Amino acid sequence: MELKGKKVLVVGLGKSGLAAALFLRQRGAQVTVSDMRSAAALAKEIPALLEHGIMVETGGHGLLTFRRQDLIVVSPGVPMDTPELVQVKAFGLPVIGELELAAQHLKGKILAITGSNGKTTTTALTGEILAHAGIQTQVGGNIGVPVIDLISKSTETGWSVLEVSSFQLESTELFHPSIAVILNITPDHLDRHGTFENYALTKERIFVSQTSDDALVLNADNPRTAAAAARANSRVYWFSLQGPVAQGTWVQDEQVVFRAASDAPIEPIMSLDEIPLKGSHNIENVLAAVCAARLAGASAQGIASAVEGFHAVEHRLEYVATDNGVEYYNDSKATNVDAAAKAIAAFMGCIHLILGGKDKNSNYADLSDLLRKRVKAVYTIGSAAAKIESQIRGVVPIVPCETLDKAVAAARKAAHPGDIVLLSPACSSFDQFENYEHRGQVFKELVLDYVGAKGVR
Ligand code: UMA
Repeated sequence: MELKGKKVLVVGLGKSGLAAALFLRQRGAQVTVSDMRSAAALAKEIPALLEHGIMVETGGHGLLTFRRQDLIVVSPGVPMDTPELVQVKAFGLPVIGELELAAQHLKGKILAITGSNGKTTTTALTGEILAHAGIQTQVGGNIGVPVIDLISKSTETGWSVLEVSSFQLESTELFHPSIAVILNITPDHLDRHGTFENYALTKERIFVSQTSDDALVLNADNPRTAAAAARANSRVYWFSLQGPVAQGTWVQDEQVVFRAASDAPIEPIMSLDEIPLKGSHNIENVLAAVCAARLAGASAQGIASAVEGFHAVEHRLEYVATDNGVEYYNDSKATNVDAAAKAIAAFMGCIHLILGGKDKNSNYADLSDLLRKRVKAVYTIGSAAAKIESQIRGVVPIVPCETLDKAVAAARKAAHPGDIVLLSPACSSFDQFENYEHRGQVFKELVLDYVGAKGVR
């Protein structure tokens, strides 16, 4: 798409908006940025934008600003049903997401990974496997690096491994990964997508532009993900913890194995005990990464050594410390019920679980069985606390704590040697923290302060 001289509006001035605005300006577009936040809140970003000749609208979105453009580029956090966007779309103005804009200018091939949970770990792992195999690789997307920032270093022979969220997929049109992965689809972000089916169909947008030259890797064990195969034009590969698949990866005799086609030989990749990540959900992530990386050209041997050297990504079931025989784990990235369920299931029992934050229209009663079996007590925090308490009342003891510092103190006081203190909140963080990273960081500091105060690590 020719950008020179075009009037382009970027909506949202977070990481993605900033990267998009600077890229568009560099390509000669007349750029305006519009953000809901006040000028005071954006004081850090505004001077650099003005210096580049980018106009800035703060404190809300003005319909007139939107109508004056040739193209509108939307940040992932801005819903497509924002009234100003709905209106200009009705006038026929093109509205695309940051991911779509970036993908149109990215050189080389794209390997895109989505799913309700496990995206970041699988993306980081797949990126490491490809790099280990000597393939020129860049990693970005929802993992924290705007895809636009990958454009300048992309090459015709390299791969961009992208974590893509439903927020990003909602505004794609031609986005076309050579390899697409859907890890799982379980309820999340219902506050934005309305219904589970809308959310699931948004996830499916990852493969709508694929052809029979492309590959789609799906979780055979997750019913809604497996159902997506019926709508795919690409070659479908599967991964499964439960048994053999026609083509893809599965676990056989405690080994991860891969088969390129139903009549191809089974290739052993590595044994399960060589995988350094905790929890069966992480074995699924490894199966998906192995399948995608093998399809992108990594060798079986290279894959095994890359996986062996891989460590948990920060805030995903991350081990923090052991104090008094009690292990502390930071799973702040568990921003939905299914992710928290996976974290609880990764431990045999004796868990003191910190739950809560900002509700996303979730059903916490879904955790009841696991709580009964593995959790000694739940410590609630944040604005979702009352809802959580009402939905799991009578299942396990509940300790209302309001804030994370009180929850860590209460869990620490109650825990005995051999117990686990787990922050896996099942909610987003925005009521009390800047984001889930901030929440996880605060948790780790609270834990390490206690440990440090005693001089024990
Ligand atoms: N804003 C508006 N109008 C609106 C809504 C928001 O102006 O109607 C403004 C806000 O005031 C703010 C800006 O938009 O200034 C924020 O934009 P953004 O929410 O798109 O955030 P970015 O900093 O650009 O980060 C985004 C992703 N954020 C979201 O999807 C919410 C990051 O994913 C991603 O890492 C980053 O782009 C780089 O690609 C985070 C996330 O929470 C980790 N993702 C969700 C998840 O994983 O569950 C989907």
